[in-house]
Amino acid sequence: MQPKQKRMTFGVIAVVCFVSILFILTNHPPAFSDDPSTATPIRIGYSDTLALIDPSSGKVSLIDSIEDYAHSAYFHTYPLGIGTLNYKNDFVMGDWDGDGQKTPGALSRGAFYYTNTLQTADPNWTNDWTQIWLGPEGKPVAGYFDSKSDHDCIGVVDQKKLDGTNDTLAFYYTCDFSGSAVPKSQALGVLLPRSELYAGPFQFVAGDWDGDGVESLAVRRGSFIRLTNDAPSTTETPLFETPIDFTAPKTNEYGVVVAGDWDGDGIDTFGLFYQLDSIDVSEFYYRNDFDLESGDYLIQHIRDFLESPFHRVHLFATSWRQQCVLFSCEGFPR
Ligand SMILES: [Ca+2]
Ligand SMILES: [Ca+2]
Ligand SMILES: [Ca+2]
Ligand SMILES: [Ca+2]
Repeated sequence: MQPKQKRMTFGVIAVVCFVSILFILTNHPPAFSDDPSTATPIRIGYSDTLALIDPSSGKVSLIDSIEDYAHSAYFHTYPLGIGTLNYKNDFVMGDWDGDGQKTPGALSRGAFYYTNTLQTADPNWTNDWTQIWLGPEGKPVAGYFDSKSDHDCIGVVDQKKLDGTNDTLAFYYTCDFSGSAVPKSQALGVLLPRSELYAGPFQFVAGDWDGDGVESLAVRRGSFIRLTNDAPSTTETPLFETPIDFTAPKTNEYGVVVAGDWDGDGIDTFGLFYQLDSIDVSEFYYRNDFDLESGDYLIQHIRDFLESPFHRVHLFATSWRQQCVLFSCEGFPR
């Protein structure tokens, strides 16, 4: 064979190989295998992930992965031991004692119940819940509001009718878990009001939207979110930014807004958890910035590992981050 022919033959083989590999790659089923050996490696502690709570069974499912169809090995499901509470609780995860690990908390009729432990390997393990008084009934919002504190704070949004159309909002919060502190209050004013055609239930979350290390509130209503970078304080009303139209990925379901640092860059962004009622798969849509022009939502499909049918119960969704307390983080980059 002449050198020129050799080069041509080699070229044709290379092109055929490239096209074949491309064909295999693009037609290969996604790696949703239930076999842990082929599951995408998870960087535990690297990013925030979802925690789902099933109030009917009193179980929490801590998910240690943001990957799509994460393997069941990354779900840690256990009973919270909330015998004295009822199904009307709202749940959050927060670091109440400053050890770096977020653990569950629940608001029930103005009282906040929290625990500083996750389930341990000890067969005699029991959960320990402490109760503090917060005041209003509503949705709990946990966040790192005080840069001088070594732990998260807990608050609740109080919603009162201002007139026939609009509501006025106030935030009651405390960073003191001793049980003797009187919760502080901050007026939030009128946000995303019905008179300006915003509709749907208010959903509050806290996050560090600007990466200054302190978390502050955001409110979602319908397809809009308004956030503030002013941490809760008793001295001034927080300045909320212009509403962001986040174009809700689903219009037939309202979903639950969740805040977290999904890519580990130190900035919290939003996600929307949708609990599907026909099949046992829920969907978590999330973004790593606030710019809708930057691309589509990322999606994590979540199979039912809570040991109760998803379509029968309303799950609570919140974010947390594994800090290698529960599982060994050996081999996982931090
Ligand atoms: Ca903790
Ligand atoms: Ca955060
Ligand atoms: Ca901040
Ligand atoms: Ca982030």
